[in-house]
Amino acid sequence: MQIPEPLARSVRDARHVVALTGAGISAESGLPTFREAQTGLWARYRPEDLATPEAFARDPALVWNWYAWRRSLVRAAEPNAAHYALVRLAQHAARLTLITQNVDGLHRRAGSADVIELHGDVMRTKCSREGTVVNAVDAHPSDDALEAPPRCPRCGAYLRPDVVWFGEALPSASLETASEAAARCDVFLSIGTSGIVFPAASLLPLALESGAAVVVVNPEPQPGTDHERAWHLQASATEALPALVEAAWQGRGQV
Ligand code: BJW
Repeated sequence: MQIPEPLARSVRDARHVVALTGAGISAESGLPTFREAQTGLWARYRPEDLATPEAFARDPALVWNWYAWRRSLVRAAEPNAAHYALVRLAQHAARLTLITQNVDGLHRRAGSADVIELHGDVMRTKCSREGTVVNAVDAHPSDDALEAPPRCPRCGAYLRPDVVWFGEALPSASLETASEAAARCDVFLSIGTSGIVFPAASLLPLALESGAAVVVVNPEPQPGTDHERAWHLQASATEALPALVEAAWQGRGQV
């Protein structure tokens, strides 16, 4: 895809780039976006109604089994060209802070270092009472549906995925680092997110208020991003990100 030269220049010249990713970046790895994660058996449920502490308290097996299904999808998925483009961006940019709302670990698997995972990691499991992370092998005997979640070996409470549900606090140090980066960056990339879930959704407006240029990568229009310093690449992440990195550093080493 064609990247406008002024946009390529802003990315190339930025002292600090922030990239915030959402479920759309992993869509082309075969993982349904969060608001589409209701196919097959799960079509009767809204993801928003399963990702809550109240849903887990009401029906722990239902919520556990939905996450077991999603873990099986993550195990089968591979990072895609957009994840790898962000690895290359980190190699070329003066500084990159990579923040993700995704729980799939695909940035780490692609080779990105120091990823700020705001909403946790679906492959990690913790005690629902004490919050202690429990060894993944004991906690996931299989991804098959269970009649009840496995129990914490220490206290006997149910285990749950180590992800942030609605109404729960994000890890405070990660949120603080992400907010500081958004407030100080020159270029903020918003990639494959609907931008409706807070506090992650406050990072883009924070970057704009602080004077950064914003680049929105999404095949659909993203509400609330109309601004003179906002660029819209209305395309899939695998199309837009490799093209952006190529345009910014073309002829300046391997991209
Ligand atoms: C493509 C593509 C392709 C497709 N290429 N793009 C302020 C105002 C209003 C409400 C609130 C507020 N502050 C807090 C709230 C409440 C709530 C909230 O935000 N609600 C809103 C829905 C209104 N927030 C919270 O409850 C947060 N907690 C909190 O604030 O706690 C306060 C507290 C403090 C102290 C003590 C206690 C409490 C927690 C939010 C946690 C969100 N967790 C989830 C689940 C994680 C686990 C899991 O995955 O199951 O995180 S919800 C879900 O949404 C998930 C995602 O990370 C997150 C964002 O979704 P995302 O990534 O944007 O996905 P989609 O599906 O929405 O969009 C995909 C996009 O990709 C689309 O735009 C497509 O077009 C695009 N796309 N193909 C590029 N190929």
